[in-house]
Amino acid sequence: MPTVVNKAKTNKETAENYISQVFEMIKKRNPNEIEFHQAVKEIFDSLVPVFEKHSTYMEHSILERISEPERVISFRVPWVDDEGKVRVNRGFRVQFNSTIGPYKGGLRFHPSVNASIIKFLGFEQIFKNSLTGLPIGGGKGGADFDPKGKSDGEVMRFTQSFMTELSKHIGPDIDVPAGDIGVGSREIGYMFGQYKKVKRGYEAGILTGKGIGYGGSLTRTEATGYGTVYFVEEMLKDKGLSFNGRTVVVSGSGNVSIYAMEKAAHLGATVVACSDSNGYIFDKNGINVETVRRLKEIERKRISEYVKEHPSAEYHEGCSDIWLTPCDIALPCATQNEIDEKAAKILIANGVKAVGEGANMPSTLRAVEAFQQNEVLFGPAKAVNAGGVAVSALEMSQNSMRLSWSFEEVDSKLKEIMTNIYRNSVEAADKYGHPDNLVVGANIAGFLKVADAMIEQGVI
Ligand code: NDP
Ligand code: 2IT
Repeated sequence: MPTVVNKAKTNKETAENYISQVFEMIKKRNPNEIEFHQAVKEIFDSLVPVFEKHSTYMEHSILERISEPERVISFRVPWVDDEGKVRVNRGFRVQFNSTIGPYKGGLRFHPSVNASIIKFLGFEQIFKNSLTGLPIGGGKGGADFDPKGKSDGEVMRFTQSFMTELSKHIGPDIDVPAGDIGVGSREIGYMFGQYKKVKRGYEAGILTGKGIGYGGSLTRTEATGYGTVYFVEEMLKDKGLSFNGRTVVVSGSGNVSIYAMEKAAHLGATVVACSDSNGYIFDKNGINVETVRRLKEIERKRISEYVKEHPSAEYHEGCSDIWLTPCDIALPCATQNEIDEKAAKILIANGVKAVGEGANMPSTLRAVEAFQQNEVLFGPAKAVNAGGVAVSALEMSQNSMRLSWSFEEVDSKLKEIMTNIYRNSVEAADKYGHPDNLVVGANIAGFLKVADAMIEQGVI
């Protein structure tokens, strides 16, 4: 049957040609945006089997459209520091895709924030939000503001100035921001207050991650970390494994990390290491998560302080060396590209069995390749950390209904959503000829829903 073989090859070549042409165009149009290129490459490579089977997405120029944000907003954020000096930061909101719902995604305050970082996060958010099964489009924003070492007053004045401008572009049915690195309940509170001040009326659904007293959802604080562990639990279960009795390393010590550690410990694992951007702590008897939570969430101190209260633990300067710690399960929950190929190979040599990405794009493309080639169970960020935005969407539902659900109710919905994301990713990977490859499965499952809706809605 030589003709059939040739045709299949031709379809694959046509798909690969189309994808590489669009990718080259994206690199040219967005020079120097390396993180954005990286996120696009990962998704595009996964989509070859889809384009091979269905030429319709090519005919509708879906890749050209989906990779170009609907809108990019960049603005000046002036504020006055405690010495009375006027300071200026740059704010962003990328409204990437509103095909299946209002733009939805977090805000990051970190000195490394630039257009590339916000675009990579916004692009990933499209597919992640689609995977949740809830009606939310993709967006992301933030500023190159560094909250570290700033007083409460400085954070408030900066955040109010940021929201004064952002408020012109968002709304409960337009674009609903939430937290991310450097943006937690304190910042969301200040932003909610400022939005209310500059707008008429009380719009509870303008932000998610709000305080429980004014429209926040129970479980939102825990959602990303818990969801990460629920997803990895499914991955392990399929191979007859579990968290019970396993050694776990979780990077970071922020919102995602703290609740991933808490849930992993609940399930019987021993979490032996966590970090911040200065260094990491190792405690062979298991990290005391409550101490980490108090030090980082309430006292805003460095992770090095932990060893003062727990002398049996060790502190090591330098955050990337956390991956030298032998473990069964690794949960990178700090930031992008924190696991490179070298770190991945060390984890593999030390016998890691599963990696679940709680952070966004924490593994480089080569690190992912290394995990997959060595049969490490690998859960990609878009699927693994989708629990945070999923509970954000549940917060929006509760706000619309003007009622609130119990912790148990939201937690059980979160668990169900994470299980569904896992199942849908497995099924898509199987259907498109890449069994066990959750990167391919999650990307395809997330893509198809948005791409089909884009076609149904015409050229928009
Ligand atoms: P937090 O600000 O609460 O915590 C971030 C943690 O990561 C801190 O411990 C921080 O250390 C560390 N960190 C930040 N930047 C670096 C860096 N360059 N190198 C090493 N460590 C670093 O943020 P979140 O926990 O909310 O976010 C963590 C990750 O999870 C991000 O990738 C985010 O995009 C992703 N995510 C977050 C969701 C959420 O709901 N919050 C949802 C889905 C994904 P330090 O204290 O020193 O700054
Ligand atoms: O990366 C993410 O998914 C988030 N930071 C959460 C976004 C949200 O809208 O809850």
